[in-house]
Amino acid sequence: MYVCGITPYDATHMGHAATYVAFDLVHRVWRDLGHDVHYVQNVTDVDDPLLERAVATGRDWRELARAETALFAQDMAALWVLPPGAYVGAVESIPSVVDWIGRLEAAGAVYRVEEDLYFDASGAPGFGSVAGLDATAMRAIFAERGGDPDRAGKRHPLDPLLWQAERPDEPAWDTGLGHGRPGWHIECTAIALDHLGMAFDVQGGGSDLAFPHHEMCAAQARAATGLAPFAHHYVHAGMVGYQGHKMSKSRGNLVFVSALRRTGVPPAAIRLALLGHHYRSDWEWTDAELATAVARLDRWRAAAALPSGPSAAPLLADVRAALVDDLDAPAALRHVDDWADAALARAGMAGRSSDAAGGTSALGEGTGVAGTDPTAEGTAPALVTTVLATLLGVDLS
Ligand code: 5CA
Ligand code: ZN
Repeated sequence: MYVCGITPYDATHMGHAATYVAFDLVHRVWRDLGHDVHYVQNVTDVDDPLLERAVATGRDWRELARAETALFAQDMAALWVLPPGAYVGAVESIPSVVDWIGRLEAAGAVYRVEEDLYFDASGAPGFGSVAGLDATAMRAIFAERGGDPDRAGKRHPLDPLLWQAERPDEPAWDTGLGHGRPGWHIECTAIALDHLGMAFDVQGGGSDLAFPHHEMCAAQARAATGLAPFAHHYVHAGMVGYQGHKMSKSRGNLVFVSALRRTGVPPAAIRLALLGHHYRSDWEWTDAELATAVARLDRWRAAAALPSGPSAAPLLADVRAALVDDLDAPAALRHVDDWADAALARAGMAGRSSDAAGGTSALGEGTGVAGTDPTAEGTAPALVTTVLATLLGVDLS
């Protein structure tokens, strides 16, 4: 699985977090099913918005990228997102990008506009198959998302930049292609092909990446290798909005994971707020979302702290079934709610009866998630804690 990573010029917001938690769930479900998951993620540590922010704030672009990448790693760890097996930067991949552009040239898919290199996307077989948009929509979205449809000298408006010759006051690298830096899409093509090769299972990211980014990544990879497909599936997380618009660094309508953490919000509650929405739906972040998640987490923690509760085995089966059904995390959370309600209701009865919980707090000796019998109710809260930590990445301890 290749998931498109951040461009590190600002802190991680709820939209980023929702996307990476969604793919963390894919990662966890696959591991739970026994697969050996090869998870690759990039970090776009050189690109226009990063360089613009560095200039605007008087910071060195490398230092800005390093600081924001480190904060992202901390935020992801706090949210219990399992790290990818390979985390690869654009800068360190420049020799590989140059190599892949060379293969595209050999395939006759590259042309020059002044000193810059473009990919002949419209001539590539299968172009348009990832996002499935018509020509008008492609053109409009291309211009919105970093493309240059109107540049004179291009063969087709939708062709993307592969290599940009040095601009004044911008970083550039000396390569066989001249003095310059890579375009955006070829970065992910190169990193994915180096680490996974063609025909890997999932390329992921937010739905804003379906076009042009994933379309171009795939078209370039097919043209460079002569093989297909690039990814078997393109999986896109819905957009998280705030104050009526997509949460975005360029608009500035942001709620940062790190800012919430600083105010003492439990990271597990942030994760629960994100998991409460199906990964493909667009939704709006509000303070009420967080309050609901905090209350839910408190209830689950109270139930998990009880000496006994309803068996963990049916809950484990229900959570697994929900997740393999198109990653239905909201349904999985409702199953946990039901378990917690039942556990707390029992505890209420136990409070009125002196022996109702008697004898059920000893750990069982059978087999199960934590080496104990998942059907033994005395071990249930401990097992539910393990199940939630493992499958949903939610920390009840
Ligand atoms: N570096 C590129 C990908 S190669 C990039 O798009 N970086 S980013 O920092 O802009 O976005 C990082 C990830 O967060 C992408 O997968 C993007 O689709 C996702 N994302 C950005 N904004 C939102 C949002 N409001 N809701 C959900 N996901 C979002
Ligand atoms: Zn990408």
